[in-house]
Amino acid sequence: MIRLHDFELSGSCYEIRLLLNMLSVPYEKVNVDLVNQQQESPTYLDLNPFGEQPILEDGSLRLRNAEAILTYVARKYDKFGTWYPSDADGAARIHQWLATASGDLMHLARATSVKVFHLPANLGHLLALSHRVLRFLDGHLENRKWLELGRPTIADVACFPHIALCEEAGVFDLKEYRNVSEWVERFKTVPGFVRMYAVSSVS
Ligand SMILES: N[C@@H](CCC(=O)N[C@@H](CS)C(=O)NCC(=O)O)C(=O)O
Repeated sequence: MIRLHDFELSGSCYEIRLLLNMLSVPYEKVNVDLVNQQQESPTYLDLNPFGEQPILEDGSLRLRNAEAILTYVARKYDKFGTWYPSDADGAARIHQWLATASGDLMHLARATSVKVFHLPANLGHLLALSHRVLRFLDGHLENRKWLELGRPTIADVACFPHIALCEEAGVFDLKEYRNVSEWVERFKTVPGFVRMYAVSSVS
């Protein structure tokens, strides 16, 4: 059975839990205590020398990086190929958003961490960078229901957590980004959607 090394409050780990649930793929969850730096223990550094979660194991295969894991899970377990198509155009469109999830959207994740865990960082700078991504996303979602291909794909799964969680943590009021806000609510209606333990309740 698939094993997911997971931290409940991590948006990157949440991406994987969402897709596994949406595809009804059974998995075993191993909790990694990021608050107490368990990811830096020799056991975890052996699994991922970058000291980050999520890590997914499927038989003898071990993968790090949420977006790499999403592509693997979709390609292997979505028998209809709707979440991650194999044509060059569709796959590349989706990869743009996977890169955004691992790149610019991490500003939102860092801003959320600063707010929830009081980590030392320049919140103002992170917020400015986050607003820039949200403005772009809001424009992209004008006249679109989903990020690409007119249906939910792993592009939406990858981007949703960081955006939804920053709102739950009170970092942003997404109402100023109407299209993003509607997309967040739409995503919550996808069959198999699971909530994450409310971020705001631990602050
Ligand atoms: N895009 C990377 C982000 C991974 C990442 O930053 N994970 C965080 C949790 S959201 C982590 O493990 N942080 C531990 C640390 O930085 O010490 C991925 O998907 O693997």
